[in-house]
Amino acid sequence: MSETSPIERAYELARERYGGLGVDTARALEALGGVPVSLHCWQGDDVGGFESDEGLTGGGIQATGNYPGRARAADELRADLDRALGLIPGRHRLNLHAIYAETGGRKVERDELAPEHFARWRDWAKARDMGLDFNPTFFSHPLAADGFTLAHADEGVRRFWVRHGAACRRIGAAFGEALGTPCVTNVWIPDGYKDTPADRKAPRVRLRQSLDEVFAEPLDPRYHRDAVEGKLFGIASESYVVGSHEFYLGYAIQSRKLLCLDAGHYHPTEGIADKISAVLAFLDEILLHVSRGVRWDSDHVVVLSDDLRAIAEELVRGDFLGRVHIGLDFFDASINRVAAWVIGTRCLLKALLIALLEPAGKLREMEAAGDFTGRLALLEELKTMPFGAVWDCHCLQQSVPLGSAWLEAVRAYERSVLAQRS
Ligand code: RNT
Ligand code: ZN
Repeated sequence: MSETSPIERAYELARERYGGLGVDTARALEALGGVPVSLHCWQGDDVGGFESDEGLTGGGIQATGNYPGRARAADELRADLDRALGLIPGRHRLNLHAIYAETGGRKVERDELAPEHFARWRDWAKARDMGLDFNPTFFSHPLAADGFTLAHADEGVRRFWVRHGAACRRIGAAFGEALGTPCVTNVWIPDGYKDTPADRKAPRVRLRQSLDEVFAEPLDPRYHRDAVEGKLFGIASESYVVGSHEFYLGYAIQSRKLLCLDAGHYHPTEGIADKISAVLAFLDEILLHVSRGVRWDSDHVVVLSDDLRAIAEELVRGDFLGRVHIGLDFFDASINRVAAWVIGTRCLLKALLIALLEPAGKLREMEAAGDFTGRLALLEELKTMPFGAVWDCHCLQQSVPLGSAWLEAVRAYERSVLAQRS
């Protein structure tokens, strides 16, 4: 008979402690194991894609840093994703952008992209029993160089981007059909002005028309869902963003689309946690881009912050996990990119676990009884409960390394694979 490990003993103690509060740790772990997170492919190559060697240009977003080992081709990116996924408990999804097409060296314009250009991604996902999500790419392109795409005043340019959006929905639907799980295709555009515009109205009227055109073709919701993502500002769109929060909230409600809430796209003290139950009072489903804003940047690696915990609490407390598609969105080129995925995803899962370990019934009872003293006291006591022991047990059960052992695996991968890339 094998002796129980320190991890198992710590878990047993934690199980008892949580049991004392009426919380079933095994149920929490089972629920956690069923939550898919959509990993964003673009953390692996600094949002470069494989269209050209220029990488990310414009769009109001920027990846800074020059840590060695960036994935230079799809096979490298897939290998890096495999490495990361092996260090993250649970079964997850991959979120692709259109610039990650594989066209066999042939130039294919964005409005001509088709499912065949993503066949290798589809097969890769299928072999891993993973779902795929998708995004048209409205940046890093000559026709986006002046900062406008779907809201462009030039009809030819606007139509080009409409065709791109429509093509991407068909690719998304093909993913959904092939993989047996709906693909969420998310529209985010950079359109906006650096300085105060004279006309805020006309670009929004054009954007609304363009979206209607992009979404004109009906697609089976069993295979495909549309999302729209707003933003407050970007680099060179500091004063005006056409696709603002209010614009897309209105659009999503009226056109029955998913609203994408990106945690880095609001005023610095404004979190998205409080928005979840508000928008879900009007929408069936939403998409999250879990990110971390730092001052003017919205794309730092996700850490176990109060903001992240508040998001996870809302998802669990509101029983929203079945209506919220969870994606990640950050890109840091100054640290090991595989580690960035692992840190961000593990933190998100830890936040969900902490939320799943709450004595929800007890808290609600206190609140209903007006016992706000008890509510505050219990919420604070919960912060030092031994959730780490439950998390470790989850990693053990899911056969992924615990604690800093995953970092050793990433370091070994860096030595043997990433360091060989120049
Ligand atoms: C940009 C948006 C958008 C992008 C990705 C690459 O501010 O957050 O989601 O990060 O499409
Ligand atoms: Zn985003």
